[in-house]
Amino acid sequence: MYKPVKLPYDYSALEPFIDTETMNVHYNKHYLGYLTNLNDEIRKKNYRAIPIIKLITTIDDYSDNIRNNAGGYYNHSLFWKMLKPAKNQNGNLPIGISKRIINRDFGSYESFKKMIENKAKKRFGSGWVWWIIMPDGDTRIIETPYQDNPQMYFDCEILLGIDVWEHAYYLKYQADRMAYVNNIFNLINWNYPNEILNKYY
Ligand code: MN3
Repeated sequence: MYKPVKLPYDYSALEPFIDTETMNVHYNKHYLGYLTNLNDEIRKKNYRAIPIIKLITTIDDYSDNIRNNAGGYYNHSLFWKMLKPAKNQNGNLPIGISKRIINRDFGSYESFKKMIENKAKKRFGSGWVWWIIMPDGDTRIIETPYQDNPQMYFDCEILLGIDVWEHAYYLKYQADRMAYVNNIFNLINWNYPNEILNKYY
């Protein structure tokens, strides 16, 4: 059976940008909910619990129920590790290889952020915005609906993912998705993409 990733910080650690109650509900209700539903369905169907990445990359072979819950489980398992506490605006700025590749592929950190914001704005309804790396080392930004992710569509690795479901921000930001997206840049754990980028460069 699939197991939860432990939250690598306290529920309150991402304040003031993400509030304690949102983290509590997001982790315990939404994330653990996807996990429970996924395990229940796998058990019911007598499927083997193959490595989650294998399930994700062959997801078209499964029902929508498995797709949504496997995606929800996998995406959030990554998402918790992609965030890192910071108390101030610009507390976590790109460092090392992330900084170099962002400048190479997007011109500057500012235009990288702008591109992510535009994708987040464009995503009608629930979904995610992703920074991904292709097998040839090229990086790009895409958005996906619901709990889909780019690895369900084509061969790539995920460098960063931003959850733009309302449950990720509504308690604090209400309908202002863009204020949330703007603030989440303060919380990026750049060690996460750096580790992946270091395999390519
Ligand atoms: Mn979520």
